[in-house]
Amino acid sequence: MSQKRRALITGITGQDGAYLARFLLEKGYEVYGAFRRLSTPNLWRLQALDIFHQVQLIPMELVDSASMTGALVASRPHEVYNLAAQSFVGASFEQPVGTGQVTGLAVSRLLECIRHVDPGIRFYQASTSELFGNSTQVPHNELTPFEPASPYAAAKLYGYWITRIYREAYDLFAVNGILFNHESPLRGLEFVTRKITNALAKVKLGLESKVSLGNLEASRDWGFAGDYVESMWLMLQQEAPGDYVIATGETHTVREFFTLACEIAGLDPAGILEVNPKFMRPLDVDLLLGDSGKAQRMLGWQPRVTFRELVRIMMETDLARWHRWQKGEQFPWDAFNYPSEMNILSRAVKS
Ligand code: NAP
Ligand code: G4F
Repeated sequence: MSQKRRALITGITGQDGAYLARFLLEKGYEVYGAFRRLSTPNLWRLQALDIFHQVQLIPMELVDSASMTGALVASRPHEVYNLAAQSFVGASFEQPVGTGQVTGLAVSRLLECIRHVDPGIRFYQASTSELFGNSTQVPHNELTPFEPASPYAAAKLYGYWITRIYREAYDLFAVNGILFNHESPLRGLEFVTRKITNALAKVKLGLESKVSLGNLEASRDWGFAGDYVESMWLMLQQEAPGDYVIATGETHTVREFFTLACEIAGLDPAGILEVNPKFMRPLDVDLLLGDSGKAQRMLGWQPRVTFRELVRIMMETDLARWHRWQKGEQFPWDAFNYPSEMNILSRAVKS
């Protein structure tokens, strides 16, 4: 009788955790999701994808090694996907030490636990295009030198290297997925794409009149999260561990995203947009553009959803959500009780 493969996903409550869980369930995996205890549970993404009852949840906190060992012992995974992190670059300027703890050091905590509990576990580390920072060598590939430009990126650089070090020192099957920005209707509300589609939906329905943004000229290689989680799984199915860039190979500015979202929503961008220095980072990454040639050749991975399609999916979903909310419907969703960012004081702005 063949045994089901077991996967442990840290960060199950986040965007990628939810899409990866669905992907692995469809592949026949037993999926365990590590989540942190909050005063109010945050499981809406699993509910929105209708997989909440198929995932077995295990409490785990990234600063607590004992909870990591506990999660590994409880789930006995063949594969661990380490997606949990303080993942918002902006917040990392306000919480540089905490970000170092949970986004950086926690990776070595988890690798140490894996080494002692079961060194046969295959390990995926959620590395990022932010590692390239303001490197002028574009497009970025696996050989491009790193030039991190935020506390978040510095913490991720630690996670990247400790993953490689454990691979070489202890022969662990440990890989880095260097993923460029990937978005979806499940994206957190503070990231610029979802911030735009959520705010424009409110403008369209007469609930707000303006959208306040920061650096409009920043350019990102934006793909669809549902496409990107497949690459995580593919990396762990190879004969040998390696590191892979995952990207679309196209880059667009924040302004272009905003303009296209307006077009899809049927709004005139003139008069809606305002630039607020509150949303300018002390240091920003101007341009990210990835070359995923290695992943295409070795994993057979390809992005499917185009930029236009991505903006359309996100814009239409947020419009539909606010419309349903106005009709009094209840459904798993985040935006209805999220405070306006204008009411959140920020210390970490450009001086
Ligand atoms: P996300 O939506 O922000 O999810 C982050 C997850 O980490 C959430 O489940 C969060 O739990 C959990 N977490 C945060 N602090 C924790 C702690 N102290 N203990 C336990 N869990 C904790 O991020 P995402 O977009 O899915 O990204 C997944 C991973 O890929 C992250 O590591 C991110 O840095 C990396 N990455 C993302 C992108 C991208 O474009 N999305 C690109 C490259 C790399 P709560 O729900 O309780 O907050
Ligand atoms: O959407 P963002 O906050 O994403 P960012 O900083 O690129 O980071 C995301 O992608 C990384 C991969 O490259 C991940 F590792 C990371 O975890 C995260 O998922 O900002 C994108 C750009 C930035 O240049 C920012 O300055 O948009 C610019 N921007 C302009 N106005 C804004 C705003 N960003 C946010 N969040 N809010 C604004 O009002």
